[in-house]
Amino acid sequence: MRAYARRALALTVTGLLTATGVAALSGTAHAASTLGESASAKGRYFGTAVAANHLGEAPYAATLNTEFNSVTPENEMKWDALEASRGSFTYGTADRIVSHAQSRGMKVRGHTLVWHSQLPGWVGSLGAGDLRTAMNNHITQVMRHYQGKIHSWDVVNEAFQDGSSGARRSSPFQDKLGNGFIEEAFRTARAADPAAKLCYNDYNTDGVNAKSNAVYAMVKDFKQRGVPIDCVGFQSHFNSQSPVPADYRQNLQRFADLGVDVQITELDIEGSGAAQASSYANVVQACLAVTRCTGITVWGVTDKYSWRASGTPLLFDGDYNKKPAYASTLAALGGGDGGNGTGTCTVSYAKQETWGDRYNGKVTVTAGSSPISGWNVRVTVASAQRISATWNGTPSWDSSGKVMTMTPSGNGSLAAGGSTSFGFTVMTNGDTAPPAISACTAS
Ligand code: 9MR
Repeated sequence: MRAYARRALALTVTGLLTATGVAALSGTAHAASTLGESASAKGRYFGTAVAANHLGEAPYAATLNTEFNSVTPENEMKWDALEASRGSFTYGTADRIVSHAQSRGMKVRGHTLVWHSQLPGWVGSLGAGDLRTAMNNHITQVMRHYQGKIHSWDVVNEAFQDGSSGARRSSPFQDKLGNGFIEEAFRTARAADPAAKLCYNDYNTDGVNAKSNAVYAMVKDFKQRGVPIDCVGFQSHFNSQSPVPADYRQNLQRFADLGVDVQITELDIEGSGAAQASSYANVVQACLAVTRCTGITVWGVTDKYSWRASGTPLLFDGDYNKKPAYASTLAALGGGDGGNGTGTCTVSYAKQETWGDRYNGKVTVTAGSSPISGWNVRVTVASAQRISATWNGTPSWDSSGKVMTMTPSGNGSLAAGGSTSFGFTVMTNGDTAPPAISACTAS
């Protein structure tokens, strides 16, 4: 983590990057703040879902370690992962995530104890009495194993139906134990680890609707009758069919007013550019506006490993470049350039066509969370090389002819999160090295 931070700092100071394929640099002068640090300054955590099998990938771990201060195992704490056969518990993979987090001071969300999905077949074939015993044993064993290491547990996940019925979803638990299984699971969980926050977690409950009304009625009833519940998780998987609801903040607030914490537990928003950036900012602002909204977890580090990878719903692209949504999220958390309103931009470089004697390069300039009115980027080529053509920009040159400063052609305004690209041809003269691209300077 420290090595990565030092490297990022060095790049910012020198302002020069030897481009290897695709790279991104921030033009902001105070790049110290991260999602986790910024959220922490607001009394919240900022987490991500993590898959144990990616922890060995250096940029994955570096991004995780630098930016996030809470993790949720994406699949490793589900019933099928922990108790695939009855009474035989396998904690190794989940433990790797927990120790990775603990050794770096990150919190851990537990996900999830009782859920109809990723449930081994043996559970569904039990009779009611046995199922009750197995459910309570699973909760007790798993929570005791992780006692003191998990800040919040999703005790019951997705127990309500979609649509207007407000009914409970059919599952082995619902069908054999009836509505009371949820209450029983929470009571068992409180006894197993009295210090962990106990959450009910669901999707399509992010705005005020029939499903969230049904969850609301259950939580209200639990609070009135003293059934132990501490928090409600709002998964917040958004896309064009299911955008961030206009009454998102209001919905979080009405749950908080029942006397529970609220958490955004699986946030991802399909899209790109400014539209995605602005939706992420809306979600962060809604959480910050609700005192009892204690943290936000995004459902993955990088688009390439998202469960909805084709919808590019996360904050880092497949090469771990920060997306416009990263900048808007950081800004909404009060970090980065959000504190002073100064516009910033980032650049990324990609090699294009190549021929025997030359190649084309493309630089994409993306505004941060504020609009900018202009920008400049320096492109430096190796001493044998020469830039023979450029497009979509206005170049100027230093005396060596190797350093090109590119500024916009015409109006250089970019909206928050907006981007533009320029291109150039490099005559290699035998040296095929990629160019060095500076940080982007916004004006
Ligand atoms: O992201 C998880 C994916 O890797 C699994 O294949 C999938 C299996 O059900 O579960 C995904 O995570 C889900 C989470 O556990 C509960 N809410 C919905 C999430 C996305 O499907």
